[in-house]
Amino acid sequence: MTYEKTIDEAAKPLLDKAKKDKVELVWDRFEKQGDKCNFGELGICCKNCNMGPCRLTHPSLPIHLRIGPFAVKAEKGVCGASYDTIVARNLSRAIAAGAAAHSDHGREIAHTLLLTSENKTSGYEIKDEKKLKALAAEFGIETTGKGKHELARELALAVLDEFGMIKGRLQFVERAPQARQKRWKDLEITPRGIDREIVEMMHRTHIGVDNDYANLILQGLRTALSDGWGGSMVATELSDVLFGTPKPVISRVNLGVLDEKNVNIVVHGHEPILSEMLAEAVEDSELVELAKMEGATGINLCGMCCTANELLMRRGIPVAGNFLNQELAIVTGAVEAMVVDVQCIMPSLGEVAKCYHTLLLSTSPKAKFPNTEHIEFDEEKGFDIAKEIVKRAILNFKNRNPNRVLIPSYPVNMMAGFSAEAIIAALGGSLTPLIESIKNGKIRGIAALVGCNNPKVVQDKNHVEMTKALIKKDILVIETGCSAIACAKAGLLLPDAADMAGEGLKSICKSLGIPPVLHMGSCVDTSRILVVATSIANELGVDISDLPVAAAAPEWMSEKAVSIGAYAVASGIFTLLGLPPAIMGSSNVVELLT
Ligand code: SF4
Ligand code: MSK
Repeated sequence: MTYEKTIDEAAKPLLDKAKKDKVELVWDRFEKQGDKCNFGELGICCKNCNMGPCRLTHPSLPIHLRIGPFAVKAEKGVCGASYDTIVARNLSRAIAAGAAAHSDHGREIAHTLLLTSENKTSGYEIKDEKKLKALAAEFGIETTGKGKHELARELALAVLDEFGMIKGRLQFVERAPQARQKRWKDLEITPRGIDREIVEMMHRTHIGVDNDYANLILQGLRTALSDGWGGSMVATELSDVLFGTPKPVISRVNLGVLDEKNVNIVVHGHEPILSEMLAEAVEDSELVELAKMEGATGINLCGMCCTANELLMRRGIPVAGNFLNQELAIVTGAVEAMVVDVQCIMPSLGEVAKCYHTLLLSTSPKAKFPNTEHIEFDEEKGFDIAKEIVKRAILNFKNRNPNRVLIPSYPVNMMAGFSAEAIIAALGGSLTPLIESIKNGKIRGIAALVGCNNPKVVQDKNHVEMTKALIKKDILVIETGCSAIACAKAGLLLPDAADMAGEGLKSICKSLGIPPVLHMGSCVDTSRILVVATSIANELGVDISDLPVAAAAPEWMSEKAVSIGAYAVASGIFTLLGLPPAIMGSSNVVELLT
């Protein structure tokens, strides 16, 4: 029995169950990897062309790799690439991949908005007309006399144009403080088009193109900015238009939200397009009736990772867990269907599902998995496909083996739904009370905690310990992604958690009835953090870098987190990564980034 893998109390008994059921988990595979590749860790391995892979020698490599028959003596790649070039290229490619993931998510939402405006979808509607109008005006679209569908169509087309773009400057860049915009202009890193920056990054990192590490990193920052102030911001804003801008909600979290008497459906991944339809489908009276006929009390929909955050923020749907909980959800033996779309879905899930009755369904043409049934999702038939998926889950209820079920029985309550608009509303209509509290020292700053879990560290521990330490020092914490779920599981997303905060932060939270840790949404919703920081900076007439604002990704693992870290830095936010990125092989790159 080994419990140092996680601090999540609901996960612990399931680690033992997995062992008993002979299910291999992420931690087992991590152990099987043994020592990490030293070249990979330092970032000095390159396979960008077929003269390689090339590896470079380095003083911090173990002795057998520096002296003797297996030593690597090269100080340059075959093409002549230096430490700086190889490290900078690898990092930049990671940024491009992360930015691509967030931005392709944004593109899907824009496409769904377009189809909805043309009445070509089933089940979707425009829920936040106020935001639709405001965004249309921001994009220079004439709003007077236009109906919501006409406006939505024009906005969707304008936003889709941001991906290729010939106008040469992303629209949302103009939200940033003037000083920040000027700095980007001076450094020539103002993002020009979302796809353009990602493509250019891939081009520049091809063999024999950009070999200057600083020039590469600058393009890396521009690519990341096209994510934070582009793809991610598009995803957040247009999701709000389609599905509603989040307001404070109460819900529950951890694997204990699975219900022994209900048909359990876990939706996992990132894009709310599918999950929103599933949320509608589980309320369909015929399906609820069918679930009862099959012997269940009803249908229990819950979320995993960022899909969970999307559903939680807008509908208060319970959250089963974060990244390292996904396999364990199936190990409960109580999940009739796990439905996945894109990003952060372990390819191992099919193997785990084979050990139980769980039906694992992939839905995106972009993401198919071994040992998984594919039901392709299509917005034009969204509601019907969602109902079909729910029906498949219901009909699988009879295959559950009650003797193999273990549901931890203690979900934790939480409060979420803090969009920028909700924070302003909670403060009584403006950011002034927050700014005044910072000025008079009651709140000493704002820290944004984001990002994943990583089996290199004890699950959730860095997120939770860091958050507790920050609130104790009167620093308001805002969170997204798996970080927010980690702290929710630890009970920090409740108004009562203010008792753990310093006196100043505690008094503010108590008077407003809010937690000291505010859940702002999914990974793409990290763009909400940029909006809050910008609003404060603009109100004070300063740059974001002048504010007492910091960001951290305490347990990150994804390339998306590399992109987030890079756009946070480029936006002027002091940023800390809880685990080092693979850059230590170049002292020049390390110096530039730190
Ligand atoms: Fe080696 Fe240069 Fe090719 Fe990279 S690009 S694999 S360093 S030859
Ligand atoms: S889901 S990117 S593990 S935060 Fe957004 Fe969590 Fe990281 Fe995926």
